[in-house]
Amino acid sequence: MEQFRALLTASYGRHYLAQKVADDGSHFGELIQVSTPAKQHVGAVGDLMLLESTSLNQARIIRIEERRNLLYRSDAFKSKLIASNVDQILVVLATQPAFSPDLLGRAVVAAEAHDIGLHIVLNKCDLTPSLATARKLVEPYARMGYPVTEVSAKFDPVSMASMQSALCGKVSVLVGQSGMGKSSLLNAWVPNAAALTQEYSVRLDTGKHTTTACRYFDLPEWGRDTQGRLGALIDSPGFQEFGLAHLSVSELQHAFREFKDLLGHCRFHNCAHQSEPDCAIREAVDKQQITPERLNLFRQLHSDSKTADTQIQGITQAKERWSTSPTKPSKKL
Ligand SMILES: Nc1nc2c(ncn2[C@@H]2O[C@H](COP(=O)(O)OP(=O)(O)OP(=O)(O)O)[C@@H](O)[C@H]2O)c(=O)[nH]1
Ligand SMILES: [Mg+2]
Ligand SMILES: [Zn+2]
Repeated sequence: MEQFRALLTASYGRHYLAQKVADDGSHFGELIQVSTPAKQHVGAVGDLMLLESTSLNQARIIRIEERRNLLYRSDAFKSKLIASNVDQILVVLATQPAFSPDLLGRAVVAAEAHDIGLHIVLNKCDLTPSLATARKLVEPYARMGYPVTEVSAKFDPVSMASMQSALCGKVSVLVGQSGMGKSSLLNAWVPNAAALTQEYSVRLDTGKHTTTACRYFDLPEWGRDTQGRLGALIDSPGFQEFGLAHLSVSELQHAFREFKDLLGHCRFHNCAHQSEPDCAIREAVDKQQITPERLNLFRQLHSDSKTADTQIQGITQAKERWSTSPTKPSKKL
């Protein structure tokens, strides 16, 4: 049977669609239904794979190529893959409905921990009465140096065009709560996205549940960078929780950008920044160099991570099942 390289372009549970990949890295042709018979290959949108044809437009996974990175959510018991091999996360927030600052914080930590770029997109800026509140929640992140762009996917094409240069040549994944406008942004930037979304859902047989699928869309020609690389957008379903139980305490500390210069300055080398004496992080909070919300988020993630440690056996096993070659060495026990 014919074997070929392919890009995983849509996933819905364990159902995947893929397209063939040409030598120049572009993907083309009919959507191929991909089966994962032995459950050993758990794929994510963005994965490059070696497939073997089983029948017309159907194939099975031989192997998944090593990933540059893998973005996923997890609690102590289960994990959900979002996307792999991405250059940046676009965290989509809206003026209305109000977004959760906790989820924003977690998305930022995920980006840092997985070494993925991050861009905060504040959407629905046409709804001016809620704008000031939203800006205030985003402001600490702007101060930490994360790029923030204000847009209106539906009513301000100029704002949408202003973000295009940040998307050129990059694979960006849209993440955020339901109703923030991820799919609206996608549709504004990628004119044929609606048609392709329809095709994906027919081929995935998702019925009405299209928003539970992750899907890959090439940008139009403006999305090509100077090296000729075409950028892409991955649309993901909205979520209400962003568990990061898989991150170790050390990974967590380094994922808080404003903690970095202070690490190693607490009296105890394993300081959890709770109530230990001479804690450099708490002192920075007192001096208003770090916001109390960020320290609270760290503490919450720290305690989730400890919860995860008791479940570590199951998690590492699951990790090994997912990827033929993990992007990161397994967490030290
Ligand atoms: N006023 C206003 N409404 C918008 C804007 N962008 C999106 N919306 C509306 O917000 C609602 C949610 O938009 P979606 O794009 O479906 O949101 P989503 O983030 O993809 O949601 P999920 O797929 O459920 O995760 C829709 O009713 C949109 O019409 C905007 O710029 N301004
Ligand atoms: Mg959507
Ligand atoms: Zn400390």
